[in-house]
Amino acid sequence: MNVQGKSVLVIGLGSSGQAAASLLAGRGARVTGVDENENEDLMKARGRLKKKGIEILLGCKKLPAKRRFDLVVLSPGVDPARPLVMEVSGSGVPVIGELEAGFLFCRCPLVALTGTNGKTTTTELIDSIFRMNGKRSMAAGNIGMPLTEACLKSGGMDVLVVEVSSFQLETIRTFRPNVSLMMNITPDHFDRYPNLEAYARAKARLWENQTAEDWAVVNLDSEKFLAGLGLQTRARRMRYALAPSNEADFWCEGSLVFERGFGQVFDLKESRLRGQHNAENVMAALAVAKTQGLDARRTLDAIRHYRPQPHRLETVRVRGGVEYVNDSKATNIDAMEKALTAFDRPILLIAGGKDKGFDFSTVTPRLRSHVKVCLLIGEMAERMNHLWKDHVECAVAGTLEQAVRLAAEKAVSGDIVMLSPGCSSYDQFKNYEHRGQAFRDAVNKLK
Ligand code: UMA
Repeated sequence: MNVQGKSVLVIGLGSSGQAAASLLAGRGARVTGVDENENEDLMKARGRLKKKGIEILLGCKKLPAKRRFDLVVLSPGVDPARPLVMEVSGSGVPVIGELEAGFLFCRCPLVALTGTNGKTTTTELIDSIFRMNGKRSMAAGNIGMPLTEACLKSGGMDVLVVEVSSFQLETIRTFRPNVSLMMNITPDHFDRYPNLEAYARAKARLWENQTAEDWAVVNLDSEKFLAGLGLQTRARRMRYALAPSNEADFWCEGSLVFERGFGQVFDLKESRLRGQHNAENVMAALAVAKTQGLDARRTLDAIRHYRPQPHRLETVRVRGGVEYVNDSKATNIDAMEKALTAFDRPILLIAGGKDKGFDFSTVTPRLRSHVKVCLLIGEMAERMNHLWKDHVECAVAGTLEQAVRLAAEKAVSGDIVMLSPGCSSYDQFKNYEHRGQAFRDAVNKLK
């Protein structure tokens, strides 16, 4: 894409917006970056970006009058329905997302994956499988490094493994991964989408530009669900299923993973990954490796050596026979349910946080079967208490620290105390990492 001399507006100046603005300015565009907020981080970013010749407007709720742009680049967190965006898109200027902008400058093949849960773990698994097979690979996208930054290094890479969110897919045009991976689709982000269908439609755009020359690795349930919405891929398919199935190339039974034509190929117990949801992550990674003809032994070695990221079913401490587990990354109901089924011991569950519009009554059968007590925190505490108290013992704890103290009082040897909030953290914390760290601190403070 030639942006030399073009006037480009970048909306949102978080990590994606800053990377996109820097990339485009580096390619000769005249870039203006705007952000609706104005805080210390943004002011520091303004200093850095100005040195690159980028004009920055902070606290910007309305675009400067009479300004004409040739292209608009949106950060993923900025809803295309925001008035600021509508103002400019209504005037006919092309609007693309940061993911699309990065793709246009990418110089190596892409594996791109989406799904509600497990994306980050699977991105890392696939990246380490490529590297174990001697390929120059890098993980990018929603996992942390924006594609507009990663693309600058793509000339020296064999592959980029890109985690993509539904937000990023909303604003693609030509984005076309050589291998796509469609993982599970369960309710999330109902603060941005009116229903599951709208969310799933955004995710299915992963397939939009793929052709029969590409590969699509699919979770069989998601494939069927999307087919019900009339959404199909044109790419060659490799399927995996969460239960034995004649239609799947890979499937699992408990911790065992099977491959058609080979039988059992992996037992999750050989790795540091636990819980049924990690069987999905492993199958998805194995299927991607198979599409690329990678060596099976090295691929399995990469999975065996993989160390999961913190805040995902992470054991923080065992105290008096009680295991304290940090699953702060569980920011939706599905992730919470998966965490509950990862253990066969009684759980004292710490849940709650910012309301994302979920129906938390659906989780009550799991609470009855797996949970001893719920300690509820944050904005959702009262509502969860109202929905759950007839099914399981509940206590509104308010703060995370108080919840940990209460859980420690109630737990007996053999129990699990688990933070698996099912909500995002922004009501009480900066992000899920901050919340996970607060949990660790509270647990480590227990005498
Ligand atoms: N902003 C506006 N107007 C708005 C919304 C935001 O001006 O209407 C501004 C904010 O003031 C802020 C900036 O935009 O300064 C933030 O931009 P952003 O929300 O797009 O966030 P980035 O820092 O660019 O990070 C994004 C992803 N965040 C979101 O999609 C919300 C990061 O994923 C990703 O790692 C990063 O790009 C690099 O690709 C995080 C995430 O929470 C981990 N993702 C969601 C998820 O996984 O569920 C989708």
